[in-house]
Amino acid sequence: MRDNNRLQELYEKFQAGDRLALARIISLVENRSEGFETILHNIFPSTGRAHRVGITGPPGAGKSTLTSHIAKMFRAAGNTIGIIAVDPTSPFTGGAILGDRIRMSDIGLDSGVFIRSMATRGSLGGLAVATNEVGDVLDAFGKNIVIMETVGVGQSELDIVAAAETTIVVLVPESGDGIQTMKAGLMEIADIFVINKADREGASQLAREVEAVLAMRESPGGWTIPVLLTMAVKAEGIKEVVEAIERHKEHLKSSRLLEAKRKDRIRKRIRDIVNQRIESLIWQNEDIKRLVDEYLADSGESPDTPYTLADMVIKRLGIE
Ligand SMILES: Nc1nc2c(ncn2[C@@H]2O[C@H](COP(=O)(O)OP(=O)(O)OP(=O)(O)O)[C@@H](O)[C@H]2O)c(=O)[nH]1
Ligand SMILES: [Mg+2]
Repeated sequence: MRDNNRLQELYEKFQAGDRLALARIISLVENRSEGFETILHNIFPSTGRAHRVGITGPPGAGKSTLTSHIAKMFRAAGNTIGIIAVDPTSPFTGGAILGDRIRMSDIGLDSGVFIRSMATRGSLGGLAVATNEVGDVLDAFGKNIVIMETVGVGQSELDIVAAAETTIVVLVPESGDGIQTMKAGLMEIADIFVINKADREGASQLAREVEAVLAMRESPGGWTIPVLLTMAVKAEGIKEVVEAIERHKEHLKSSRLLEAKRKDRIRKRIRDIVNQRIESLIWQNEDIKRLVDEYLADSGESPDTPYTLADMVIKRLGIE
């Protein structure tokens, strides 16, 4: 009961725009602490207003540098921003931030910008769920742009940004063979390509390669994927990226794809919640634990195998 009161109090502070309450609710969700689902349930009706932007690409491509400049420009246009940096190898907060302390501390001090780093804990699949839920929290708090930065190396990390409405794939000349990157699944999720480190040799060549690959594919839903060159450290080319995000948002709206994307995300969310609940229902069930223990204690006489055991477990659940 006392816990319920505490949650209620926290929720009320959150509703009133308290940043500390926002930070605490994000921790609650990230750590799957008791009551996190109640909070997510309560805030859900206030979600769906933020535009979610995913930024991914190889380690060190300049994603955070780019993110901070994009955030700054959106902020200057009167937006409020939430940033989630998932498991960054070069950290967003503390120490040498983005290789540009002054600029980033500007952003960090601005009360209209909220930055949060999330570490990879447990399974990456779980991280994708938690990241999107933290996106909901920022959305419900009233941030109208939510940027999610993740290193694009594995499918699960790609899942994180794929849940965004606009996904930006950042490539750099030194990431080597451009076509190689295409194979890693980045091609499929990009709404906008950014070739960063335009000061380095091979940047325009890479842009041409990406454009050539894109030209061979049909543009999804009538959207022409732009390939933009930036020099994030010098804040060059940022305006074009922000404009492309705005254009993509308008495109999604006018083609009704925005609605479809949101529905897809909710459908996936329901599945994820059910999967998580079923998993804990099964493995915390005493009957099922005993069933498995008994099978393992058997000295090899039993005709059962892990497959027949799985059948039995499912039967116990009574959903088949
Ligand atoms: N030469 C050059 N360096 C850049 C540019 N943009 C970013 N960098 C540098 O690249 C390094 C990595 O930048 P970050 O913004 O931390 O890159 P990131 O992609 O967020 O890195 P991780 O989150 O660790 O994967 C930093 O030293 C930046 O200063 C650019 O346009 N040109
Ligand atoms: Mg980073």
